[in-house]
Amino acid sequence: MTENLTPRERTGGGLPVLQYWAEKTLSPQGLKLWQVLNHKSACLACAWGTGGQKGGFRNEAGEPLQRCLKSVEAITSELMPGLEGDFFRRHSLAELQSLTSLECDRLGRLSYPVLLTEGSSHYRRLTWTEVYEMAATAFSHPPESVASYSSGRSSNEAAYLLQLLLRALGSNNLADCSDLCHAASTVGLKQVFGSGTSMVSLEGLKAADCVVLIGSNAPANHPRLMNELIQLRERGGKVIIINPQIEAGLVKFASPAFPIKSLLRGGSDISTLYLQPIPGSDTALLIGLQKSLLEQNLVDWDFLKNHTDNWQAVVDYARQAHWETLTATCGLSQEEIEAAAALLGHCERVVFAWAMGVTQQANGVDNILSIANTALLTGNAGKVGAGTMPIRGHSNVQGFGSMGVTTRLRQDIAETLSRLLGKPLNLTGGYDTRALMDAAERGDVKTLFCLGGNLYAANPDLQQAKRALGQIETIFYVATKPNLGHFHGLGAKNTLILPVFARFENPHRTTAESGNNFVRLNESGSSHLQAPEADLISEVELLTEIAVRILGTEPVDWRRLQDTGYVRELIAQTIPGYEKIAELEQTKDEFTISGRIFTAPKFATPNGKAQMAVAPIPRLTAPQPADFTDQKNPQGMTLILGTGRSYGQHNTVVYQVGDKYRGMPHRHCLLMNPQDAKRAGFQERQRVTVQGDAGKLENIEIIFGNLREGAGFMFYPEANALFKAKIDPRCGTPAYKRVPVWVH
Ligand SMILES: Nc1nc2c(c(=O)[nH]1)N[C@H]1C(S)=C(S)[C@@H](COP(=O)(O)OP(=O)(O)OC[C@H]3O[C@@H](n4cnc5c(=O)[nH]c(N)nc54)[C@H](O)[C@@H]3O)O[C@H]1N2
Ligand SMILES: Nc1nc2c(c(=O)[nH]1)N[C@H]1C(S)=C(S)[C@@H](COP(=O)(O)OP(=O)(O)OC[C@H]3O[C@@H](n4cnc5c(=O)[nH]c(N)nc54)[C@H](O)[C@@H]3O)O[C@H]1N2
Ligand code: SF4
Ligand SMILES: [Mo]
Repeated sequence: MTENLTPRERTGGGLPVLQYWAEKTLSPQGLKLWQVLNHKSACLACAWGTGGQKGGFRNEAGEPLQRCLKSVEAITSELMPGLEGDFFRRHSLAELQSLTSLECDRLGRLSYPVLLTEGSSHYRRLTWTEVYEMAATAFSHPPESVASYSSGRSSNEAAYLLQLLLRALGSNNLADCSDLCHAASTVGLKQVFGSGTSMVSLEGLKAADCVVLIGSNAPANHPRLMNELIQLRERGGKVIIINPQIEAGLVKFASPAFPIKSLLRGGSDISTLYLQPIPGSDTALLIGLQKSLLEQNLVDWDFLKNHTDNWQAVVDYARQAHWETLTATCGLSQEEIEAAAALLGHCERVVFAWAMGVTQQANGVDNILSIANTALLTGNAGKVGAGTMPIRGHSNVQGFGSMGVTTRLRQDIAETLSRLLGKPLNLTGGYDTRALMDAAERGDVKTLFCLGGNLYAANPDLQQAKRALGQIETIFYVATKPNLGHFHGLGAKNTLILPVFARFENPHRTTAESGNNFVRLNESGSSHLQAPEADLISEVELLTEIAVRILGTEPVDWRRLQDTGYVRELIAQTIPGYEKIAELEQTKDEFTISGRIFTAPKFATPNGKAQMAVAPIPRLTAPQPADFTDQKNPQGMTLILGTGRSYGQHNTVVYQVGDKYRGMPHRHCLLMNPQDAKRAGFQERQRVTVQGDAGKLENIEIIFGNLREGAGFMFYPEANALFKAKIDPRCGTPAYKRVPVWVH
């Protein structure tokens, strides 16, 4: 399927990346950039995890050259000058609302607290004392109407304090960006293995002889994971890709860690086999793989009998599923599925890795269950070099979950925290991100504290997001950079933007957890933003100062918690697996969290066995013109839209407008299959309107891409104006990857 690619499309990484590196590191900021790159702290950008005590450029195995362009971009953005003292006097809200995501980010660093009150045209500067007074009032509302949202950039220490504060107040409304991201993985994996994170360490991945990579664009979003795939191919291993879209870098990838190969061969081969299913159909494809494994006698029966429960039901379901149903649902032929089953079934140690292509679906949890079932049928769990590996998003998003920032708190942590707080925790209800938006729209939320992120632009249906946030009395946005949410996601009475230090600037040490369950220690640092113009504080100081105002020394000494060493002591006492964090500052011994990496088939379930569960074949209905138009002969076509990111953006923050790898020159493009376009009478570069169930976007440029027929792709956050997204009720995650639209 990859033969009709242009050379540009055939290779990810490579020249554009090197050009960017050169531009940035040789710029006037270059020196500071190099200092930060070498600072002993975890990379700001993704959760693959690079940096820390082993040095800025090293991964946990100590291997060099593990920093990627995204890391440079993220740091460069934080090194921008601060907003000038009169910035908000000179620029009205109306002006700020006309900015794009990229323009918001380019304004510079937030450097002093500001407030916008109901009806006023400008944000105005505040003192921290005024901020704390407002917080004391806002947090005194009944706990059910107080909520937080967080994004995974902040430290474990800040995350721990955030949930401790909310729980001390009696609120379980701890929404987090992971609700929009890997919640399906956490829920599905916990159900099967009793542990919601990756069971594979970096070391384990290095021992695999096959990786099945599902719904991930790792070349753009987790670039240094590609080094592992390159090395796997070099040692004769196989890579099976499952993705409706051919992503250039998943076919061939040029990594700066392997400069000779990049130069001489134009990159390293990645995919052994590339399967392009219909979007949202992965469970059908995975059941097809299971059926074929059974038919080809490639099932590890001893493993199933000894180490799993409920395997018979899963086996029966796959056996009884009809090939016609499976192939019609996923759009792949029986032969293609059989080839993939043979390939992985003959490997000894298979890692199943995945990202948003399978979690952001209306049946996200089923996708995870069926991945786990496939791994278990082949005995690929609980041994070195094999297992299930969600590829996590933000650099410390997994740490937030570990620290208890979740509405679905683990029972054992609930007990330790309730002992610490000296009272039973409120674990009922609790708004996850989508529930928070709905509750806000109903008027049930009075106070919202956002520790990072961009709640407004990250949600589907931007109109609803604006309406919902507009019902909340007071919103606190704690951030390093201005973003769309600060100007569009305004509270009813008060909106505050509170500037904080970035990870490498904090006056104290902090920690972060990678997707591989590795805990890194971030050294303290300093900021280029200095008083008197700038007036920033750390997230830890902010949270504890607020807590002191409301709770004093009850039930913990909040001010003493400004010492992050003391926070780590409490983490060690209350978070299972994190015991070693208490001594981390002294030992500098960064560690893998215990109880999560399974190298023997004994899992974290009550009886130690994996709990298999049938995931039903999804019933997908293709969108129909009648869903969007009542005309008899409408001119146009329906598509299933996947929304996602380019390598030049980090979530809602756009750093570069174009996407060279996909040939999309700007943000307002619709990537689609040329055959689809031809049938509908569209030309490449034609401008069209894309209509969803929540809104439309006009003047969108058609770009031909390598997607399977019927599928389209657009960038988020812009595309969030279009649709209302179904959610998987088990995890609350929106189906951002299967959005029915009408193109005309
Ligand atoms: N450069 C960059 N890096 C990032 C981020 C960023 O925004 N920019 N964000 C970070 C965060 S928070 C996250 S969560 C990760 C996201 O990392 P990814 O999950 O890799 O990113 P996405 O662009 O959301 O989409 C992943 C892939 O899913 C595929 N896909 C769509 N629908 C389906 C489907 O039905 N089935 C399958 N199998 N595949 C499908 C798409 O074609 C795409 O290649 O990246 C992190 N790293
Ligand atoms: N349509 C569509 N929508 C999606 C997705 C999709 O694929 N498609 N993906 C979803 C996913 S996977 C995710 S994770 C969410 C992302 O949603 P969020 O995590 O809410 O959004 P980000 O854009 O990552 O937030 C960026 C902001 O974080 C702030 N920030 C950066 N560093 C720090 C720090 O150290 N401390 C503090 N306090 N603030 C900081 C900056 O102000 C920056 O502007 O979006 C989701 N929305
Ligand atoms: S792969 Fe992720 S963690 Fe590693 S340098 Fe790049 S952005 Fe940072
Ligand atoms: Mo994410």
